Amino acid sequence: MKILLINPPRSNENGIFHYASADAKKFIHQKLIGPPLGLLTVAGAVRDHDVTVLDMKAEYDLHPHAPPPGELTRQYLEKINPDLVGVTFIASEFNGGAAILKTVKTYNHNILTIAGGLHATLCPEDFISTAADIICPGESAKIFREIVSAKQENKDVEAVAGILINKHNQLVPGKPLTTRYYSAGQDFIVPDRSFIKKWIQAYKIRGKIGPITYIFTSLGCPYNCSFCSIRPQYKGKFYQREIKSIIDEMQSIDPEYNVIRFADANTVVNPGFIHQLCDRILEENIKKELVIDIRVDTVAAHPDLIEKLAQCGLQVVICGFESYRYDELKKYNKDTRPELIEKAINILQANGIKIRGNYVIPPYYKEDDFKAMADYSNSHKVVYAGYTILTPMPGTVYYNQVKEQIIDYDLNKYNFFNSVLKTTLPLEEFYKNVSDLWLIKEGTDTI
Ligand code: B12
Repeated sequence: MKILLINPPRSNENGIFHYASADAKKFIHQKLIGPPLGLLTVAGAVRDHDVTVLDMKAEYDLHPHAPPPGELTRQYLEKINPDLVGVTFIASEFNGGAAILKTVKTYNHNILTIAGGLHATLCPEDFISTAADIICPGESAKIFREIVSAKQENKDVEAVAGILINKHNQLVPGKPLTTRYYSAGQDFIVPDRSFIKKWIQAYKIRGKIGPITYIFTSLGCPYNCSFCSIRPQYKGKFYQREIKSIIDEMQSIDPEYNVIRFADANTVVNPGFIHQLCDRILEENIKKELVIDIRVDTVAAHPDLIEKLAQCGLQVVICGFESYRYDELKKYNKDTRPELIEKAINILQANGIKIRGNYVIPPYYKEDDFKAMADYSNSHKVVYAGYTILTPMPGTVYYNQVKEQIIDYDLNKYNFFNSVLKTTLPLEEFYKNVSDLWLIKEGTDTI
């Protein structure tokens, strides 16, 4: 079977950037891209077929003069003439992905179109209005393989278990899944990075750090942050991969990738596990720069682990600071305390680890809140600081809490750079205030 898998372009809706001063614009990332790990996992599941991956982020987003997505899709369709096209979705890329599916169907109605990924998992009903024939929610790489096999053998693809069939303006559930797939365990599929080799140099942060690739060491998250999509995506479950499997994957990676990001919600959930993983990285003498996501309370509680991670090559941590205010952290159900931000900064800096600290700015912030935020951030500077907007991502607890107050349903704006709720300040002023915060960081380096 000829299969085309597409990573849609990023949404370029960015209210913060739009209203930013020239100085602040330098720090607000617009084109941060990285390899599409989910799609590469799907590609890995069907690698015995004739697979092509089109990463529009590498091919189009980084090249302003590249043909637009519709044209690029048509070029690939003409070249490949695929039997199936699969597209991966997050909320802000829904419209871009849906447009790609429409182009595919207009080109040739017989191509089977399949939607998967986070947004297909959390909001499958959104796809009723699209040209997707089949929606694959959840960890569906093996389900995708079943669909491909059914099509190849001229069997009824609609008989594949675990899918949703999009027909007659409704989603018809296929047969229920009788087996549960353990994507972090026995059903793990090695993401096939060979399909994106031609873009390897594109996977650099600001053209400097990298090439970077991603490995997940776990799936899901045991925490309950109300704004986060990961908890509903994995129904509150947390799955840890086996150490051997992670080490094997690290060793199999093309040496050209000098940076590995562990693409977990939180890499350190079980500190004992990460201690063991570090021991194995050191034993195997794996030399990569590492980037991980970690909570401030975890850093504060485990300085010894941070030291060990630094020995293993940890260079950058991404920390969701979210807020320095107790009441806000409580509202977000973050389950941590503001004073731990300072403690974590000190521990990480003592180990030479750069911090990407991210605050979320709620829509009710007024001038005095922005001033207080700026004062705090100025006295707790980190190398890379991000100030994004609290956004009710569809499918989250926060979405349900505020859905009546949403004033903007354009999914292009659901990327944390826009306010979709009414702001207390006039919108322009709100964005201007948020963008000014991006100037508060150590030095001039960006990520
Ligand atoms: C790595 C990552 C990135 C990378 C690149 C991602 C990419 N695909 O291009 C970078 C750092 C560039 C990035 C950027 C952004 N990201 Co991001 N990112 C992640 C992260 C950390 C890991 C995703 C991942 O690889 N998971 C592991 C893979 C294996 O899982 P998966 O993708 O879900 O795929 C599986 C299934 O869904 C399914 N599947 C997936 N696709 C398909 C397709 C088909 C056809 C089928 C059948 C199945 C299928 O099969 C896979 C295997 O089981 C998640 C948080 C997290 N820990 O999950 C956030 C996350 C996905 N990102 C998020 C956001 C918002 C963004 C940004 C908009 C942030 C910003 N403001 O700039 C940008 C936009 C995207 C972009 N590329 O620019 C949100 C999405 C929220 C939402 N509801 O939409 C998340 C969930 C973070 C969060 N906690 O809120 N991101």
